[in-house]
Amino acid sequence: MQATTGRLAFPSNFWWGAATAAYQIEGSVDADGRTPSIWDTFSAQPGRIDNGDTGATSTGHYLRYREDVKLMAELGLSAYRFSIAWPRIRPAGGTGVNEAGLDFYDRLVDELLATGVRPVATLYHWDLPQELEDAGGWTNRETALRFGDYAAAVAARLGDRVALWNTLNEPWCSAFLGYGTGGHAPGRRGHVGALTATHHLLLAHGLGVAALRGAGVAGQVSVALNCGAVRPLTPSPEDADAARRIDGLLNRIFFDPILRGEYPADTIEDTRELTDWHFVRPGDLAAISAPVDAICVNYYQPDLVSAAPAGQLDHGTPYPTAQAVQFHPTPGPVTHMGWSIDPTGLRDLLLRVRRDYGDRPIYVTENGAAYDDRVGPDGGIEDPERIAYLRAHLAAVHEAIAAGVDLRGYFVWSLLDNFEWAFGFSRRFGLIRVDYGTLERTIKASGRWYSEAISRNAID
Ligand code: GBH
Repeated sequence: MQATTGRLAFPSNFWWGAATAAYQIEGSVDADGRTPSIWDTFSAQPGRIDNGDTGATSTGHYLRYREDVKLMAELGLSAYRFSIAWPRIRPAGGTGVNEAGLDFYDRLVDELLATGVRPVATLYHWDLPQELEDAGGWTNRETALRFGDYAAAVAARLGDRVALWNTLNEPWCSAFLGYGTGGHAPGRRGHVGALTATHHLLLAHGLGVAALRGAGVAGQVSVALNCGAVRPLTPSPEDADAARRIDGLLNRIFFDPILRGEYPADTIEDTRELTDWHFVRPGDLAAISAPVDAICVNYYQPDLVSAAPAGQLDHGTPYPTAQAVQFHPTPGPVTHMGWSIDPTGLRDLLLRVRRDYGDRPIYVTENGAAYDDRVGPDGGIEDPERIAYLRAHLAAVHEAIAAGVDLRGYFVWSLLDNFEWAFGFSRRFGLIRVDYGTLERTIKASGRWYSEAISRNAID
C-alpha cells in the first residue's frame, strides 16, 4: 500500500463489489409461485410512493439476470451483493419450501461463479411476506422464528456456494421507518412498535446465524447495518447528549446486542417512558450475539445533531424519545437524495467500529449516491458527480485500511438504477443506467471509472 504518488492502491485480495436488492430490481412479482410482500401491498396504496411507482416490473432483472451478470463481468466486479426474496422461497409466509423460487437464486449463483464473481447474499432486504405482516409482522415474535426456518431453507440450497451472508439488511430501516414513521412498508406508525420490531429483527438475525451455522455454510456470516458517525453541532453538553442519544438509537442499539450480547443501558433508559422492554426474553441476547465472521456497514452520510431549542420538538422523528433532537445538513453540496456528502463520516465510522467493537473483518456493503445523468457529446452517459462521490469515499476507505482497519471489500449501491423505495424510480443510484421504457442497460461513465479502478486495484 502506498500513497506517495497520489495513487491509492488497495490490498491484493480486496473485493470490489456492487449491490442490489430483490424488490428493487427483480420485477416478475407473480412468477414461479411468489406471493406478495409488504412492499407490493405498500406500493399499491395511493400516496405511498412517488409517482405511484411499484416494483412490479422494475428493471426486469428476474428475466434478465444473465445479461446483468455479463455486465458485472464487463465491469470486472469481484463480488455481487443481491438479496433473496422471502416470499419466493416460502410463499404466503407458510412452512413449505418453494423449490421454483430457490431455482432462480441457484441459477444466479452458478452464473456468478461461472463468471468469476463472488456471490454475496442478503436474506432479508425488507420484503416480508404479507401474510406474516397480517399476523403482526415484526412486532410479532413469531416472525423471527419463521425467519430462522426460511434461512435454513436457503442455506440448504445455496450454502455451498455463497461467499458472504447477510442475515438482514439495515434492520434500523425495517423497524424505525416500517413501524415507526410509516414511511416504509408496512407503513405502521408508533415508537413502541419500532422498538418491539427492533428486538424481533435482532432475534431473527441470531436465529438466522444459527440456521446458517446449522447448515454448515461455507461462506462468512454477517449482518448489514446502516450506521454512521453521529456528531454534535457544538461541544455544548446539550448537543453532546443529543449525539449520544442518536448514536444509541442508530448504531449501538444494533452493534451492542450483536457484538456484546447486551443492549446499551443509556438507550434502554432513554426509552423507559415508552416501554419496559418486556419483549426481551431470557436467552434472547445469547441468541442475538451468536458469533459473526464479519461486520457489514452501509454508509451514506454522517448525522450532525443538536439539542432543539425549546418549542421546536420534532414529532415526526423516527428516533423514539428524541423529539428534542434537531438534525442538520453538513455544510456543502448534497446528492439528489438531499444527503450530505462527507467521506470523513465513513472513515470515522470504520475507525469507531474497530475501536469500540474490536479488530474484526469489515465490509462496506453499500455506499453510493443518487444523481441524474446526461448524454455526453460522444453519446455516453455522463455522471461526473457520482465519480467524485465514489472516488472520495474509496479514498476514505483507503485511509481506514492504512490506519489498520481490516476492511475486506466495498460495494457500490447500486449496480443498476432501480426502485428507490418511497422515491420510486425518481432517484437513480446505478453504475448502469436503466431505461424504464425498454429496460435497456447502459454502463455510465461512473461504471467505466469503477471498472478502471478495479482493473488497477487502485484509484488516483
Ligand atoms: C439503503 O438504505 C438501502 O439498503 C437500499 O435499499 C437503498 O436503495 C439505498 O440505501 C439508498 O437509499 O431519518 O427518516 O430521514 C438507506 C439508508 C437510512 C438513508 C435512513 C436515510 C435517514 C432516514 N437510509 N436515512 S430519516
